[in-house]
Amino acid sequence: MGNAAVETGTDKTLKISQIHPCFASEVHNKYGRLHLPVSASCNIQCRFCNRVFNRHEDRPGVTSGILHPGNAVRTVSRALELCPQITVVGIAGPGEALASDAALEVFRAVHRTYPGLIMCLSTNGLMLPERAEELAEAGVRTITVTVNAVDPAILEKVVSFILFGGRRVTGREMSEILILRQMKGIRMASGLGVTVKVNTVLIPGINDFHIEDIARETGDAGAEIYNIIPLIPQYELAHIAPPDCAMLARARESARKYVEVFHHCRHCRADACGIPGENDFSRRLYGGEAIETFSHG
Ligand code: CLF
Ligand code: SF4
Repeated sequence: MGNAAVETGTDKTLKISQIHPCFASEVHNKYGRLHLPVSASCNIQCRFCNRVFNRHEDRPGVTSGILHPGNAVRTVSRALELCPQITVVGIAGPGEALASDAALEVFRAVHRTYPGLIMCLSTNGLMLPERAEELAEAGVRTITVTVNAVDPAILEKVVSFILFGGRRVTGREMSEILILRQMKGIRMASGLGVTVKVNTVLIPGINDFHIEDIARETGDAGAEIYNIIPLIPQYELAHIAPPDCAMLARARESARKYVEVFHHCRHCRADACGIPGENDFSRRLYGGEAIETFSHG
């Protein structure tokens, strides 16, 4: 099951369901993913997000540093030596992958060298409508869009602002723009043959009774898989307790009516490398290298 043997089939959904650890429950512990932390900045501010750079925390948004895009192909090659089961190269932060050109540049370069690997993007969706076609051309076959609400009033409680059209937009206008563009991006990506997953951060008292609406609307737009991530309380939402197992189970049950629900998410760091939940080579891969320090610029 070496990566070089992974073929790019015509039935994309079937192939992805056979070899992508985050898009198929059956293979979640057989195949690996490599995250390239090339995207530092973000174009929105979620109220629960506190991006930091360290080597000890295991949660999304955390990375030991930023990888220079020019070092991406070499990093993939080293990662495949460490973990030949890697089938997926993902860009999932620590900031927003579509807030700069770095992710697209890296996908193009890695796809040219390793056309058998699945390119995987995680995004907040704000710029997805503009980028969907280029991403598909760059070999991206799976896209995850984080959708935390499809009701503008609820989204205002989750996001404080977006940077859009040269403006810092807040309030109802912000929510309407973000939701509209997420839905458009999902429809476009799915229309291009990309398999779309939706991630929702489950926030007690804010969107726990809204999961069914999110699953239905994103499913209608073309999303095929749904992943519910329990809130890690921090930043402006540090006072909210994380959801308990009963709330998580209820949320998954309500989503299942509309889309397939993924249960094996490991809340990966932005520089994860290996089989999720089985092994992690990120310290060996990135630890010894002088990685640039983060700067919002
Ligand atoms: Fe990475 Fe995300 Fe692609 Fe997977 S992770 S960009 S879809 S290759 Fe997977 Fe990690 Fe959960 Fe994400 S276990 S946090 S769902
Ligand atoms: Fe943080 Fe991602 Fe939200 Fe940006 S989109 S603020 S990186 S959680």
